[in-house]
Amino acid sequence: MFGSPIIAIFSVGTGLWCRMYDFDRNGTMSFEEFLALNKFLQKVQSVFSTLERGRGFLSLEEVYEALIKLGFSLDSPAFYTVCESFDKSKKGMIQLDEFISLCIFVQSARNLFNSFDTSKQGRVTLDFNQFVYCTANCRI
Ligand SMILES: [Ca+2]
Repeated sequence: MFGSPIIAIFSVGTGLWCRMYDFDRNGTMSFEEFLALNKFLQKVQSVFSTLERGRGFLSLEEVYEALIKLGFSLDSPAFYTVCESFDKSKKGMIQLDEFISLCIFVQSARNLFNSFDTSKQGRVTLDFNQFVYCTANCRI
């Protein structure tokens, strides 16, 4: 089940993951970019495996803990909205493919946010076009 994160991700979000690790924005994935993506996926998979305890899914509390381990601290509205949008069954059980998509989304949002937060204040001001650009870039 956990042998092949790359295969899993091809079916869930080709556009976003490719954009996220296409560091030079040339539309293709170099070997170095591929290695960086693979490293991220291995980390995500490893955190999932640590917390799922043989059930094949994480509860929302465990997803929150997993995100902390991955360096993401979201407030309640952000966290529950993200979970709701990636929990296909809407039962509060996040499976590996959903968790990978969720993590890729949060990492992409982080990268995009950082690209606008040039003074590193933790805040950005966006006009409508920039907002549309951001939301379109974060779609899976
Ligand atoms: Ca590239």
